[in-house]
Amino acid sequence: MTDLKGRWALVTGATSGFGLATAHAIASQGCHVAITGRREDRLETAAREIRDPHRVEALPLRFDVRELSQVRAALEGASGLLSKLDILVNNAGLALALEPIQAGNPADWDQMIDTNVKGLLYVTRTVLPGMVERGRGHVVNVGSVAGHQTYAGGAVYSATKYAVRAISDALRYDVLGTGVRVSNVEPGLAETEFSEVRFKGDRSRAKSVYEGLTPLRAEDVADAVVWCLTRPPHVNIQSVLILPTDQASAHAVHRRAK
Ligand code: NDP
Ligand code: 8X3
Repeated sequence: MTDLKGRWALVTGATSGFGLATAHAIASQGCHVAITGRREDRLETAAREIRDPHRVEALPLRFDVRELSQVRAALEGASGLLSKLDILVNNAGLALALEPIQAGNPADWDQMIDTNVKGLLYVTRTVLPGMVERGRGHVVNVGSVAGHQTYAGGAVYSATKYAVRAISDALRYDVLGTGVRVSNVEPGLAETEFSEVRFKGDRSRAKSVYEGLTPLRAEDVADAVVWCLTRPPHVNIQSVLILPTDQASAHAVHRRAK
């Protein structure tokens, strides 16, 4: 087992959903956490709610992963953080809209690509040299079943998660021999703020995505991340594809009649 007690983790996108649940799950193992997102009020609340029950340090860092200068300033400006991070969970991400390419909005495409692909790269580029230098570390990327299968209206989102899979696979070559591990946790349907963001605040449309089925909970994904992190140092879990029992693939879900 890898003991997380007393170590430091950085979890991006920890103001809701998987990131918030993962920050709590990691902290419950005695690991200190730096948590990130754009919504400052949520970050402050999350940090307080992590510190008190888990008795660890929780450092809120507000930045937009799409802005390299913000990523660098926040991480380099957090005194000593880069020299002690053992864990990076690249979770910040989103889908926007569900439209065919011929009707799609290029601004949505830009935001998905900039966040899910370039943002992940910017954070990794900033954190990874310290891990390589220290000869230990673990990068957990949050991919998706959409990184294995495409679906109508999901071309660009899927492309970003195929990219996350490619980056995770290639990164393992880059760090081979350094002791750094790279995992890709790839969930299916999970009820977080994901669909509300995708449908731009349309709550009833968001709710309908999960109607009649039992989706994953954020805690299920957090469990998978912690499982990867706590394997012995010689074990690198490359990928965990985790779907609800009511889902067989990106296209096949079982919905019960009301
Ligand atoms: P949520 O919408 O609940 O959480 C997304 C998180 O990402 C928020 O904390 C948000 O913080 C952060 N984020 C988004 N854009 C940025 C940005 N530009 N800069 C910094 N932070 C950002 O969704 P989930 O928890 O479901 O999603 C987390 C990850 O899981 C994503 O990568 C998503 O693609 C992936 N995923 C989700 C699935 C699902 O069905 N829910 C299934 C498979 C994968 P803030 O708004 O405060 O910046
Ligand atoms: C999120 C899961 O199926 O909505 O990555 O693309 S899905």
